[in-house]
Amino acid sequence: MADTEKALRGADIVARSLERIGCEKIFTLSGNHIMSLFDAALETRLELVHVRHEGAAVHMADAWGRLTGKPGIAMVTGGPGHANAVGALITALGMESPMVLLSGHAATWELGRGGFQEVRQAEMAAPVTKASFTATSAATLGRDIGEALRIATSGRPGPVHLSLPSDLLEERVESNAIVWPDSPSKTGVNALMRGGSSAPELSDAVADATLAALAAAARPIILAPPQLSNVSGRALLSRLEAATNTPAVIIESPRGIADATLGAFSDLAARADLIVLVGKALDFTTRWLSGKAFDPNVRLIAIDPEGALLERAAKEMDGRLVLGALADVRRAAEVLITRATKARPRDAAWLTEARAALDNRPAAWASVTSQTAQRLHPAEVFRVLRPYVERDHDTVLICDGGEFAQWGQSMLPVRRRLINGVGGSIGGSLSFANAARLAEPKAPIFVVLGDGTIGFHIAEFETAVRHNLPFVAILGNDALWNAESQIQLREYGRERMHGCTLTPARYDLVVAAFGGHGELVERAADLPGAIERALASGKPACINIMTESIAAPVIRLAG
Ligand SMILES: Cc1ncc(C[n+]2csc(CCOP(=O)(O)OP(=O)(O)O)c2C)c(N)n1
Ligand SMILES: [Mg+2]
Repeated sequence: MADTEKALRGADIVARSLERIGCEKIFTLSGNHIMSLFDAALETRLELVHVRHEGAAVHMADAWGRLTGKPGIAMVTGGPGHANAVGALITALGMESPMVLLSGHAATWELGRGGFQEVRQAEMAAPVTKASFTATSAATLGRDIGEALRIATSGRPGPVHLSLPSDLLEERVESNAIVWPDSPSKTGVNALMRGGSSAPELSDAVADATLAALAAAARPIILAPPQLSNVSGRALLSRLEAATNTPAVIIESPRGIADATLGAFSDLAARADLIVLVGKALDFTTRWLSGKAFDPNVRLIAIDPEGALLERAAKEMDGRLVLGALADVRRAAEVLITRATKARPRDAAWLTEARAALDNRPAAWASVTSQTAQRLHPAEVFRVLRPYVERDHDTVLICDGGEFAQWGQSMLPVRRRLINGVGGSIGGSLSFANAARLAEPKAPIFVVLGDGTIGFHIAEFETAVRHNLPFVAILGNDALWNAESQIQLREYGRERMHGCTLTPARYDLVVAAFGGHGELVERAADLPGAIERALASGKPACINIMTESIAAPVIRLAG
């Protein structure tokens, strides 16, 4: 049996490869195809955090990637488990989050013969990942893991999918035949790739040309991508803003330039004569710099790790792209900062004006109250919550989609925030909170979400209780899918609103039944006490707040 002892199962190669690369946790849900991996994890320091829906595992890996900068790992079973996971990848892709989805897969000998849960998984995940591929041999599983993690973190970060056929995971490989992750790869994996791999340095000449264009412009704006929406990214962007005296803004919301987090930014953008994209895609969030929202003569400079996005910018701008450069985003920002210190700074007047617009919040928000008995206006909720959020410099604020959460996003200033992002999907926030608590054992964590949204992954409160992951969910319960209801009201009229109502359900009692802490709030005066008790409970908590159905805030400059 000496040979068998020396030989490792494919599953052991996968687990040890993840450990070698520095992964600590795997967000997972069990299934036939991956039980060998659960078994293999016992021989490593890898911790399995198991959840109640495969989408939640992906959302956790996504949040882990965004918060720690290290790729999050989700592991699910094949076929339906994989299919459940795929939808959540859209959020990770939109937020440029480094993560890897490992999916169990029908055995290679079953393929094409109607194998158990046989599905063309790599093809299924390809449109919503940077790269998507299936392992083809047990000996090279380690190299595949290494490649998946490398692709997820290089260029524009993003999710990568790797399917692992169950027979390869069971197969034993002699130790001298194993190709570990750090082994040089001659051929690379046969994966569909996008997003750019390691992008080049921004040259001094291009940096200087960009800075000269910024200096010559009257009202320039720098737009930055979601990948910079963490603490280090925001710090980098602040330095770039200060070095160039040019407003530098991350566009990470599906509301794009109209995101109320950005105050009256859309009024500012309308007056810009030069936009510099530092890794920000020219997409729907920027409205392609066309239409009523922009000056028809606005010019563009695009710096991006992806050639395809530079080509898109050239096509969209039709002659108004003055410069395009292929470069790594963070290093490009650093080069611009270094070169800017050698250039003559712009006058600060435009930046001062821009910052005032970004900080603009309507004065009425300070006093608006509910017009409905036993319901709170969203602004009342967030006026009360704000001091709790601001009490700790390290607070993590998590905002889901929907109208209520938009109020939270815009009224709660924080350094550390996770939002649903440009993918525009609702439902990820409870899983984000669980991952945030694992990454941050001490920081206060608040989640803001609506009553429709909480239904997607409410069982993640059970995950939170089981893994002892306390956080406070601020639930705006208006018994309505309000965001969609607002569209009906606007587009089709009050008499044609249908298919969007919910019941004012007692989600607080559901959470309590899972072993968490629940509070029901119907009056603003009761909210501080509920928040205090939720925090003091030390449990995953849900404050079910009955709210008015108010449209998301839109902020415009007066006049
Ligand atoms: C996965 C997914 N399904 C559906 C939608 C469409 N959608 C966006 S917001 C929203 C309503 C959210 O309702 P709720 O959570 O109650 O928040 P509210 O708008 O009522 O404050 C819906 C259905 C979406 N963005 N993502
Ligand atoms: Mg609602």
